[in-house]
Amino acid sequence: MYTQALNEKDPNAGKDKAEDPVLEARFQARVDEEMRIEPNDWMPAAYRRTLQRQIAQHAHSEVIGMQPEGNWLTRSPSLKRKAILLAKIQDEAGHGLYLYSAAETLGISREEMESQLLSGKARYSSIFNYPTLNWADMGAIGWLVDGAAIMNQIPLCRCSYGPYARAMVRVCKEESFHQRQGYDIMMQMAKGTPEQKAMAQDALNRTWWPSIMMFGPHDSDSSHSEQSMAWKIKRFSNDDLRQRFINATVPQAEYLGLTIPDPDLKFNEETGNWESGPIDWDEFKRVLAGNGPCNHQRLSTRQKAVAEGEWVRDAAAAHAAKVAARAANKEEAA
Ligand code: BYC
Repeated sequence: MYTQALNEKDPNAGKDKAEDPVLEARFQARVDEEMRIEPNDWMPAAYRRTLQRQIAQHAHSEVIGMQPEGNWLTRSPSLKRKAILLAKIQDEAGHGLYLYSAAETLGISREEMESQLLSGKARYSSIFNYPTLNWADMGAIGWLVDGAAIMNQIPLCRCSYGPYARAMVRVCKEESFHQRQGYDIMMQMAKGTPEQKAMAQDALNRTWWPSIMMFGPHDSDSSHSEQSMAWKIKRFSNDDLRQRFINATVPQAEYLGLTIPDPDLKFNEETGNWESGPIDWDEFKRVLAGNGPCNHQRLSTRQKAVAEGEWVRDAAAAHAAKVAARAANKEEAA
């Protein structure tokens, strides 16, 4: 069904460089009617660029996001925990691959996206520039980071761009398992020895604010939100999603017997919202500018992995060329 949609080429596809008000109005009407935009449909150049940027950033986040957890693979407290963590990290790699593929349908190559990441020009989620200092960080990441990701990504399953929306369905199912495994680690630690509970609290203290920042700047400072919402790429604003996340998470922290590191957090009876204290946007900006605690380490680890894997890619390409040449010879001989 999906491939058929790809095959029906819009006669106006490819004309998106010179904006055309008639095509643009037709495009917006389709979006307003909740019809999906497919790769061969006409789309405004800015819509294409926004999606290329967002999907690539998302893919990079999944790929770099493997590192903070990979840090604990060799030190997991049991074989069972190690197997679960390994499976989760492999899922993140898979998410990166679906997302790079979705972005490729917009006319940007995987090589180009990878080189943007490796050169330090591309963004990935700010959360992945922080260290993972104790085992409970694996719990806090699953609970909070994957929890925030689900809140942000469930609406993306209804994104107007078909390939992104469809990729999100499976990603969200897997994120849901990740969130549960994280909360399960937190439950064990928080209900464990006083030392384990202290580790859980420490992990929460360090992960809380960076996960709140994952939703992006306040709506008043968000450069892309308004247009992305009109195009139904985003369904909710950054602040809306952040508030939903805080409302869902506060009772979970209470159940664990842990304290959210925000002395100003208070419940507003009128709105039914847990209102957070001020967010340190200077810290967010520092991380985005490349000066977070682990930016350099995360990028250089990725650069090293790509360089060290070059011989594998070369060998695979040489093998594929040999197989193709053999098949061509056979055909000629027949
Ligand atoms: N980090 O206009 P705004 C995962 C940038 S991975 C860094 O609001 P937009 C997982 C933004 O790019 C999940 N940069 O932007 C993996 C823009 O800069 P540029 C990652 C951020 O795009 C492994 C500027 O700030 N999720 O789940 O409308 C293990 C202005 O912002 C951030 C996604 O990528 C940030 N947090 O909205 C565990 C979801 N926030 O490009 C878990 C898809 C903002 O103009 N992405 N910026 O230079 C989105 O939904 C949106 O891109 C955002 C931002 C809500 C993040």
